[in-house]
Amino acid sequence: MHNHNLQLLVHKAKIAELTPEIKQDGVSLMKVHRTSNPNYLFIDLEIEENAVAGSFNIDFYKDGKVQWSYKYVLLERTKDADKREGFNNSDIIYLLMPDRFANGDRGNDNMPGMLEKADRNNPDGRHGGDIKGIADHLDYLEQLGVTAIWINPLLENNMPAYSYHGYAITDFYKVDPRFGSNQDYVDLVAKAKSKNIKIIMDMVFNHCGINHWWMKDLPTADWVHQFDKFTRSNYRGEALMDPHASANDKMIMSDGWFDSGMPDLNQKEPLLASYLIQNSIWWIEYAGLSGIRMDTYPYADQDFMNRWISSLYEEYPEFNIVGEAWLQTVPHTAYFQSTTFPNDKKSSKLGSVTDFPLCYAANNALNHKDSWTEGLTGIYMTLSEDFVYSNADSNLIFLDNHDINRFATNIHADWDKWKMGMTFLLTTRGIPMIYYGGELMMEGDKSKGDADLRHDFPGGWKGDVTDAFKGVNMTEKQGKALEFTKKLLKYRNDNPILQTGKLTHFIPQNDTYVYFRHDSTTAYMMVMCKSDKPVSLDLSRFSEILDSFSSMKSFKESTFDSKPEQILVSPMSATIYQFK
Ligand SMILES: [Ca+2]
Ligand SMILES: [Ca+2]
Repeated sequence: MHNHNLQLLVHKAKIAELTPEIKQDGVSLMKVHRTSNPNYLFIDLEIEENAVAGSFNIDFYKDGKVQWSYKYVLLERTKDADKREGFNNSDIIYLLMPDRFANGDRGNDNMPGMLEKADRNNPDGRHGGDIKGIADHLDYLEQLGVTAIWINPLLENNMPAYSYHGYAITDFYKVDPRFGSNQDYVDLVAKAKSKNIKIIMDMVFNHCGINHWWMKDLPTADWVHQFDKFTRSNYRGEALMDPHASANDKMIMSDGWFDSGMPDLNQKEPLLASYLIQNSIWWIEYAGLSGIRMDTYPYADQDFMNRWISSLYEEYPEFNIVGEAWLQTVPHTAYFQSTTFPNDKKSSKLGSVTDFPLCYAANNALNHKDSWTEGLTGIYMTLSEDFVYSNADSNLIFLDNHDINRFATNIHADWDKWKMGMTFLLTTRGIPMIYYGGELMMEGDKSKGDADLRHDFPGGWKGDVTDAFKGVNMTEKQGKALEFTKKLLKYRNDNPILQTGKLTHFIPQNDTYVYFRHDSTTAYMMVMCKSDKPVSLDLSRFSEILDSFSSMKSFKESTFDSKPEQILVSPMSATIYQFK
């Protein structure tokens, strides 16, 4: 590893009374930390270049005698692990909630020692989906055209109820047995890789579940933020960069608990900081990850987050991390990207943020009449603010996710609007993400509770009447939506300029928004038309781009014709034209 230092956390009754020793070539014990809790020792090791893989004993002494011994295993690195490539805008990401995607192993639905039992009739309960369910359906995802999967957290959530979402982690090193084993996860990553699908791990550093093992015996008093009475975060990420913000508001934002069952971790505590950084590096190395999605990014200590990212990039320079920055405006969102690596030449490779402002703009565009600021102009306005981002091309873009209304619901399941939204998502700048079921126009309304956003994927459970994996008993709309999504994803995957080409857009006119992705060899023109009548589009307005090209074809056509002077655009449509 680039960093030769390793810190071990040892938890055992009265362990602090003992003194550890190690006799192993290439491994040096540098320092031992004791805290106010005698049940912990933290041991700093230096692993030298010449250290050989294998096991060695850590002997714990008292009064000149070994009282306890622990066999530690040092593993060989995977070849070229440091050259691991992250995800980028050549990818199409599929977000899925493992408990709700497919139940591949009914034998793990209930597991000894795990408090919550499966109950598919409870919308907020565990439904039994698991890693095998994902592994069994990688073919479906490959054929759909996605190249990366972000899976909601798979780590142990041993909570009494409402833990299916995975965000109340009770062991940072262990996959929840109701999803499978650590080895199952490693095997899933390898199987996905064989299909050129990357796996992005969802991590949570802001908080843990209140049933985390260390909550019963905290390593240090300041391991989690504690208050005289329960203090909830104000969820106002804006307070962090607001020049007029109250210091108390900022503190409550960062240090308040996300929920009563989610204690707020204090990343300023150096021993916890090392624990979390090493945990990420361990998962990347052990499982072979291609990316991390960091939950509730603004809520953690930002100095720590910068250090965390630097540490990961030192080990994996080509890696990528997307931070969930759920904020309403562009500058608030961009703050978390542009400050990640100020003036750093590597900044273009990281600092991927979730683009909520564009998500809201795209949803609103299809429901609001065009005006000076609303409708399609809202998309135009939002993208015109891209100058605030250090690299908007690496923004994660989406129409919906597991926390907000499903897109199909927002547009009242209107087929034309749905096609327009999907076409926009797959052709504008950024890294597109589809939320599972989005390809079937699955609906979900947050006002009915989060469970409505997270329905079981049809076909994931034995006995499901509809099986979308196999195309059995689907509604006409589901079938059409799936076919359209496949075609659109294939088109993006086959045409790299749609992924990385320059975005140039034109001020919306006549309820019509025209934008291009282009380089010197090819241009793609996207026309989103919300007019209720056909619109005649004069191409001379776009001559700054189109003068270099002589022929054109639409998305549906297979051969090029000579470039026309005008195009007749259908009402309520989004069309892609290719020029060469
Ligand atoms: Ca299961
Ligand atoms: Ca926090």
